[in-house]
Amino acid sequence: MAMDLISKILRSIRSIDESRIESFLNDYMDYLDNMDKYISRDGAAVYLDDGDALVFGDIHGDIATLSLLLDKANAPKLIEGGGKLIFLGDYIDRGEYQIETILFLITLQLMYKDRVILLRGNHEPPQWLLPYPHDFPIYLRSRYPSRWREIYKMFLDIFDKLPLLCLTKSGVVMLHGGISVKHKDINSYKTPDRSLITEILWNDPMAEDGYRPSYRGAGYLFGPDITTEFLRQNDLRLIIRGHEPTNGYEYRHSGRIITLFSRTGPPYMNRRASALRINLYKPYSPGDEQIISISEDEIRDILGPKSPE
Ligand SMILES: [Mn+2]
Repeated sequence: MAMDLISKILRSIRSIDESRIESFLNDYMDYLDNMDKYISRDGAAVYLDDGDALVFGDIHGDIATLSLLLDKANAPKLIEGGGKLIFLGDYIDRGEYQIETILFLITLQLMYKDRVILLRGNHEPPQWLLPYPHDFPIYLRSRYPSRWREIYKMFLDIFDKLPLLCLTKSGVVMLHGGISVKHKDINSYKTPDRSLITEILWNDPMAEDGYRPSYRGAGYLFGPDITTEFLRQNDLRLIIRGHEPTNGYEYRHSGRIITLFSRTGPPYMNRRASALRINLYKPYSPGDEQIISISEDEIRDILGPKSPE
């Protein structure tokens, strides 16, 4: 049964208490330091060249929707058959089960070291650019009262080690926020400076050509002309990103960008959470992707009403 893998991980993370969390995080840091043994990685970039992948956008502590969406998308079957799972960042902050969400995803990656990729979102922040709200340390203090400061520091070190983008043989770039308006060559993304890290984590597409500083207070809004030129210059075909609340998924810039949002509930009020299935080898053409969605009604039928956050 597909739910077996998900249930198994949900049970295993219950035992990660104050006596176990630091060794668990140390194991994960060791994995990130040696990730290139398992996955082709060069600096901040991960390279994927075959099979199918399921891609997920922002989760923000909504482990219920994540579990149901993984199940509906047949993620356990895909991964056991050698397929990949790619998460676009923003695992923590906002949602009630944010510690469970990040521990779940780390456990999944440690079980399938060559098939799960956790990218960094702006809510897995550098210390020099904290988002708001950033309530993760408050949750840590409640769960791990005596050593939450040390544990938070370990998480910040982990976030600094997460890759920022995936590049596929099929010509897809996946990242949390958006492409840069200043750095035109995708090769520069492998060793990004602070300004490029900020753009990757915070940028959003806009309808008008050109670019301007983002209303978010960090990063830029970039227009369709920048997207078209970036894809052409770097011989790429599609950008998949998260970061913006949408009703599950949204096509932007004439289908050259897909935004994914994989959580439901307050404060965004989207009625649907989505993931995307895509081949990593065959050159991408519009329509090759498959969107898998779960609606709030389906979630309520399975779980009952959600508690307010
Ligand atoms: Mn974000």
